[in-house]
Amino acid sequence: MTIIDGKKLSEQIKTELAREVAAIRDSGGKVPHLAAVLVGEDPASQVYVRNKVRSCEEAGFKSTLVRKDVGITEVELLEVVNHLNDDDDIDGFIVQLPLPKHINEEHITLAIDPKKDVDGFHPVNFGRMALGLPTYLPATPFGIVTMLERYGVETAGKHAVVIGRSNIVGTPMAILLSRKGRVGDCTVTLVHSRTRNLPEFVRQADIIVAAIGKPEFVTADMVKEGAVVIDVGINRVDDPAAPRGFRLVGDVAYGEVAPKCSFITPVPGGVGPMTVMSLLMNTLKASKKEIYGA
Ligand code: L34
Repeated sequence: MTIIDGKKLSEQIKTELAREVAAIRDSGGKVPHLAAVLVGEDPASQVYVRNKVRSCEEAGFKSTLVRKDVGITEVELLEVVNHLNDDDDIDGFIVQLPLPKHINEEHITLAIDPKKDVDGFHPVNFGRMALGLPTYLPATPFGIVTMLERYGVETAGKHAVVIGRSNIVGTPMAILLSRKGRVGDCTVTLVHSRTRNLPEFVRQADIIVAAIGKPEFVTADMVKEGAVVIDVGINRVDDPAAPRGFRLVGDVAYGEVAPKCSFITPVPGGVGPMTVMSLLMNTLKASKKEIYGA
């Protein structure tokens, strides 16, 4: 059993990015600049955005954090987005999700200039992903693909079962794994809350991607011997003995599942840090105008 160390791999990629950015800067080029918009005080979102800003600093990127009160209106947030679209120094930006209930996330996503949409959430970028055209891959699926690639996990012809159909993880992950390519060529089953006999499908998987947001949902009886298990869940479970009053638990019952796996990602230190690093990789692509040209 091999633990896929997302923390270590993300540090390695950060070093590679830092080297490239230093070379760009030294030859008089533009240092990549990422902006992140954070609305409200959601504790998990604050941690994630802080990790993004810190990683930018460590890789030598410029970063701008735009913080807005939870009471901001949709119109005001759209103005923030337009401002970032028009700011020539900013190569790419994200609006951290989830947004407060009174703001329609789709309206915000649609307002982001696809050239600056380093989250890859805009329908133009999502469509390009689905067609296999150059694009900004959504950060979490991009991070997962990178882990499978760098750990030499063979995917061609394998049966992948993706659990969860969210726009930002499950749906794009199922598409990417089904496409032609080094990390692809899988037969994919996408299971979700309305699937009948879900465990029966999961038991057939060579590769499991768990992205449902339910602590320890995937148990050992659902996992075939030798399976590759990618755990996307980051659930906070109350734990009075823990320093922060909670501990992080994945969507996979790690303790009982790990011994059956060929590869498994831990939580924390698995997919999460790779999500952050993928965003930086997309931002570098944006600053080099790799996807959309000048
Ligand atoms: N717009 N919203 C937008 N883009 C994204 O790509 C995200 N996502 C998801 C939530 N909303 C978003 C993230 O940034 C999830 N996500 C994310 C980012 C970082 C981490 C986890 C999820 C992360 O750094 N995880 C660490 C530690 C977590 C902790 O201490 O709480 C880990 O080791 O898993």
